[in-house]
Amino acid sequence: MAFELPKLEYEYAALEPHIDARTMEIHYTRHHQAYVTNLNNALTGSEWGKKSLEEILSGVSKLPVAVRNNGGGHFNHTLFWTVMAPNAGGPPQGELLDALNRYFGSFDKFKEQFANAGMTRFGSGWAWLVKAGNELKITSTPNQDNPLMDIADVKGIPILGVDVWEHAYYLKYQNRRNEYLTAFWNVVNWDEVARRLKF
Ligand code: MN3
Repeated sequence: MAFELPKLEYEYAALEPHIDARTMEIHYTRHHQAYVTNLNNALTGSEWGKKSLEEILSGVSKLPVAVRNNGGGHFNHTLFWTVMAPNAGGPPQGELLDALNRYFGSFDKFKEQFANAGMTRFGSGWAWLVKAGNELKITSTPNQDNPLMDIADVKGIPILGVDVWEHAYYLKYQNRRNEYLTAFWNVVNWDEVARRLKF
């Protein structure tokens, strides 16, 4: 069973004005599709092709770099589309808010540290909120790496991620990654992050 591009649950324009429709369309139909296609090509004829994406990522050090890049790309974007939604944003509630307060001091301090992880990632990559055992941690990864990979510095289950590749923001924000990261809070789907926290 080959990997497939997951359905996007909202229109390309649904995250406007924070994420523009053209960026969403290119990001989803071209960038994400390319990761899926190239992942399937890289796994052709391999026993690993029968495994789940999570299993593949946890053994990625044993696999060709094309699997690391494109398997990571497929996982990361699949998560990214779901942790954003129209009419979202605002502060989280309940257990998730309690957990952010506990590990980072306050919701504002969490936002500051998460944005800082995105800002200080040199070149292309991702910033993450991860569940590591019973703890929450903030980390960032280069390229399409993620915390599920056996080669990650900080390992855990990603529950929120933001793409800081220029293709994620350049059409609207050009070099102003900080403005994109500030706008991101207006589209975060906290219900989905809370759902992932429970896994
Ligand atoms: Mn991307």
